[in-house]
Amino acid sequence: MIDIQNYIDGTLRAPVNGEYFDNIEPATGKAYARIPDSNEKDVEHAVAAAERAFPIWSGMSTAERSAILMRVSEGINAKLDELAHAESKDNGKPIKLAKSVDIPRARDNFAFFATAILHDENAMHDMGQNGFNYTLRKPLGVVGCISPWNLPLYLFSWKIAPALAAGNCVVAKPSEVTPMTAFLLSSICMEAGMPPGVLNIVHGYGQSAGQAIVSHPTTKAISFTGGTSTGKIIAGIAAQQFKKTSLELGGKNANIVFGDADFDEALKTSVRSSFANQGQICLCGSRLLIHRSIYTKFRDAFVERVKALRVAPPHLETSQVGAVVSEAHRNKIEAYIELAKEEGGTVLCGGKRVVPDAPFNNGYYLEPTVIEGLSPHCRTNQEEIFGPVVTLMPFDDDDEAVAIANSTPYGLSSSIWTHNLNRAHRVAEKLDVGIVWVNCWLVRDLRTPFGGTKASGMGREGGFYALEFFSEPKNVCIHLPRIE
Ligand code: TXE
Repeated sequence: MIDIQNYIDGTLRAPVNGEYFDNIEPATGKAYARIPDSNEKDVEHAVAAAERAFPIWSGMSTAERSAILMRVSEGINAKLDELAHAESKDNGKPIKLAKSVDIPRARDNFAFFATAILHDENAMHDMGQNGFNYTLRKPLGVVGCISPWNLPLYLFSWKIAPALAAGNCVVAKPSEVTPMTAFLLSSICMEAGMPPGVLNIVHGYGQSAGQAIVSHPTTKAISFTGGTSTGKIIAGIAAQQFKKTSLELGGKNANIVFGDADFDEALKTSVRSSFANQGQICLCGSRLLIHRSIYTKFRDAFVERVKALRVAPPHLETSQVGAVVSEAHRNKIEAYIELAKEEGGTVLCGGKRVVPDAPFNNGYYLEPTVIEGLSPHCRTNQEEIFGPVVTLMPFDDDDEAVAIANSTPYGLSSSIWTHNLNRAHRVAEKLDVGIVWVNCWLVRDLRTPFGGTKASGMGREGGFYALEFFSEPKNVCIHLPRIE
């Protein structure tokens, strides 16, 4: 058993209360590490260390900060294999995915923000003869970053990298379900020469360690990715203290395939957008809307491909669908499959557990599941399932597709598949979401705004949007008196 430690003031430490809880490997259902059960005392130490470090870190030149963050990026790259194995073990995702997406992306997040600050500009508003304004952008001070379990190091770094790059000191908490790669990052930061207290990582449960970060009067902003109900709690606490919040919450995204789409490409990508990471990505297209003219052909081809997906222990290079993240989460997904049946849905494939050979026979494996015949307004089509479950719905025209797509409380992303350029632009404009992909899915440019509308959250991450969130503009007005 590995004992995970908090990273506070540049050192690895046990939690103040000495308490730990088990870290379960989803592939086997067995505990393999212990997680600090930190509370407000650990958070207090972390905030105090961050406060002490702030003048040092914010006082560095951007070039100095950039160099340290680049070394963190290089450190992640040097340990790519080790981190990918750790991520796969902790989360249940196929090792191939961790190696090709999660860890490279964590590396790139640090490099992206480390270099972004070298190219940043501030605004100047000219008043002509009367003078001018210039706008300073100052770091906020100590900020909190709270991340989820589905893309652990990827989303952790997506928050802490811009926060640090902008000159803030950070108290961060990874998900208690997948803390391992954040723990490994602690040593990488030490080796990179990050001054003590600049980044502090406190492990533990959301209601204790997480909420202590949100409630602490010294944390000036909270960047959170997780469930919508947790987002509501965080927004409520933060609002009382006028804290900035960036909330990236759930999704129930529509993947819309029109009759004129490139059939093969739409098919191939739709399998991926439905089931990548066991369907546990907020951007997954969990509702597949198919034009009636191609519905039967597309459905049959889709189901055939889904049946061919290999559900297997994640350490195998051939695994395409690994284990879902926890027993509780598997139970939640299974309850939604039962609900779908009660609501009149037909399960076209999947819906059952997969039991690999020992020692993986107690892992949390589910078949990729395809369901049709449900109303767009039923609970299965309105609530986030966040697992390997996709529903299929036919539509007759563009307006109906948009109406179904927009009918949920969520508004994160959508994909449109069509060769008709006018339709693509028209539909993209009408979709009430933060991100639209045309003839693709999850193609990412780190400069673009990332986030959703409605119950999918508030604010945008990415590029200068994130750097703006983690800084405070201060306008300086210079009046030029007339020379007589
Ligand atoms: O998330 P939580 P859970 C959705 C998905 C999933 C559901 C619940 O539908 O089934 O949310 O997942 C911390 N104060 N998404 O329960 O609890 C927690 O410790 C401060 C979508 O795992 O929101 C963890 O670090 N922090 C999502 C983080 O919040 C608190 C990704 C997220 O956990 C806290 C994950 C509190 N009171 C789940 N309570 C996405 N948008 O990608 C919990 N936390």
